[in-house]
Amino acid sequence: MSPSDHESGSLPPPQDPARRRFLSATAVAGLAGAGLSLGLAACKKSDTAGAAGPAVAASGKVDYSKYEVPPGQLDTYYSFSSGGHSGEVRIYGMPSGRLFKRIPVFNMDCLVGWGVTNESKAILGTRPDGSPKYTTGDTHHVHPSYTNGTYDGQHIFVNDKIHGRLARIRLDTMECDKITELPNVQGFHGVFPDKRDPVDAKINHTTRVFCGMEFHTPQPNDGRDMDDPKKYFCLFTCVDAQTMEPRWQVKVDGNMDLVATSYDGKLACSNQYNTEGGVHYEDMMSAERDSCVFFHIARIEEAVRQGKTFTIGTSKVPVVDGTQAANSDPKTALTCYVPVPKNPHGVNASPDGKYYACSGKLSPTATLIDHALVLQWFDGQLKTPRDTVVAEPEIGLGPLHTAFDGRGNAYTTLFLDSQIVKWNLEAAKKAFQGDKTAQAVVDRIDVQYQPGHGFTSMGETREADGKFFLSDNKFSKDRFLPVGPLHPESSQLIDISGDKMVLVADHSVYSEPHDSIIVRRDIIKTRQIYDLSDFPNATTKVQDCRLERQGKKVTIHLTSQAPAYGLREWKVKKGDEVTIILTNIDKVEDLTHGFAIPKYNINFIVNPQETKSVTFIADKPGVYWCYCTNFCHALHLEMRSRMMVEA
Ligand code: K7E
Ligand code: CUA
Ligand code: CA
Repeated sequence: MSPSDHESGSLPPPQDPARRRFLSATAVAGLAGAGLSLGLAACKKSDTAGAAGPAVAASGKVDYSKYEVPPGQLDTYYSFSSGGHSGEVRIYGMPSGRLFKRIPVFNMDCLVGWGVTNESKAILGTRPDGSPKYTTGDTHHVHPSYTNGTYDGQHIFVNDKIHGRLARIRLDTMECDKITELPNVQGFHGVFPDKRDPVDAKINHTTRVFCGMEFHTPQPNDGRDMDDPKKYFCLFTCVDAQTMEPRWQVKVDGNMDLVATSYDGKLACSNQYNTEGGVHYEDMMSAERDSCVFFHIARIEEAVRQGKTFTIGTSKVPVVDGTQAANSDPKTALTCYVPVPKNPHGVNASPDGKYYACSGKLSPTATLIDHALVLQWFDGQLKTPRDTVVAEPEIGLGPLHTAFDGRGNAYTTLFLDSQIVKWNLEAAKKAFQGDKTAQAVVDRIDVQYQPGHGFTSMGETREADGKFFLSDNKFSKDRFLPVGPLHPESSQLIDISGDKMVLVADHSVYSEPHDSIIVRRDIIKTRQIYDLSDFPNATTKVQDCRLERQGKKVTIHLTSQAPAYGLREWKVKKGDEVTIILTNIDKVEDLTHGFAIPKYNINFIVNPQETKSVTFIADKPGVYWCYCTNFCHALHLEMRSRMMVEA
């Protein structure tokens, strides 16, 4: 796709509909070269110039100003977005597309001091020498905690694909407070919190987080069985949302990709593109069908309670057997493997709680699975797992992810076609039952280009409002000023409130967002400043600033208050282990100070009423000006203290 576009050197102008055909033709040619045959059946019509969209005049012109946020006014939504291989999470305003904040999670960040301060290292985990265990991350999916089927503003959970870690972010401070490394997991991809308890009707909020595993490995992965891929397997992990400790794991056949959960708490599911258990891509797409595997949460927890478990390697987390061979009787099965067309990508639950949409990726279809029918299968009322499928419309090439508007329509990203396709669930069901007059696809719109995830405002909650769709695209090519070989990605805002989708804004985003969620702003309640009493090691008054020495260990208790630190200078000896505990005693909202020590690799900020600490060996004699990095006062440049290290 893109490489050949660039080689051709003569792209048609952006709005030329011929370009879309060009893109999909080359993309398909590229895939065919990889030994793949695609059913090129899907729809090619591209009449996107809307007439019924709310901001479209009779002339067909879109009134873009309706989607701008004028100076001094606030956005109506937050968008929380994963940062991909940047390892972070980002917060944008919608519809403006303004970037508000980058939350370091699995990455180092020298503004905040993430990976620098003792507190962040304690969350990240450290090596014996005190350095962070990992300094890379790969965040794909962000999902907040739920109460009553909608966001409760408590936490966001995000995966780290590369090192198999789950992180939690507090939504009052928008900072990461816990990271858990999943045992025996490689390629942790899909993540989704549960929406309520499967058994206790009184528990209507998130208590578990479910984690899929994409890369099957020998278990434990300690050098055994490397040449025998038949022995490799994957684990589906349940993490306690409160303690962030893994509760249990399920051994599954095949790999797992994305994860979705039901609104009644009873089921979680994951689409699987490599049920073949292949180790090369040709093997991974050899079967005509893969699966969407469903997990019966209450039965799994009962099996764990009864001790029908085993453990792997040094991990103490109980594992139950969820393979097909061990679960042939539906009435006792822990898992149900629903066959779907080959190599699906993405599974999403509809806001009415009734369906899961599984995108075809290598098949031009989406598969709609009925939640109630899956439960009936587990009750032994259906012949085969495939009987849970209620629709499978042809929607276009390269379907990846689906979002919903709460009015019975689904919006699926088409990676190869560079389109968003809108399809109606009831019409798709009728067509599946043989009604020749039923048309599942109701609209499609070009996006620029190759969309990955798409998501709707509040679309993963019962409060889906059907107003906006954001398309996070993998290629932006000519949509922005060129900035060298690495292009920004594009995030395109589409108004979905009318019958026709209307593209209303192009936002640029730094590589590489995967998934995002759009949250109504009234749900988010943040703190204005920190609370000194949350930090037992805080220095609350300038007079309490001091140097304490115990042998070679030196602790500096320090405050910051514009425009000075509580100590103007201090002396330590070469070889001392120095800990600086810095409390920002300024109370003014937004009055953040920084603290940097040249040549000692120390750089972090303290927000109002916050305390942070750093520890280092004073191994370089001399004078080091510790200075404020965060512009705070007219005397910001003068805000510095002298650290003298005696030889
Ligand atoms: Cu499609 Cu990791 Cu959600 Cu990327 S995955 S796009
Ligand atoms: Cu304190 Cu700048
Ligand atoms: Ca496959």
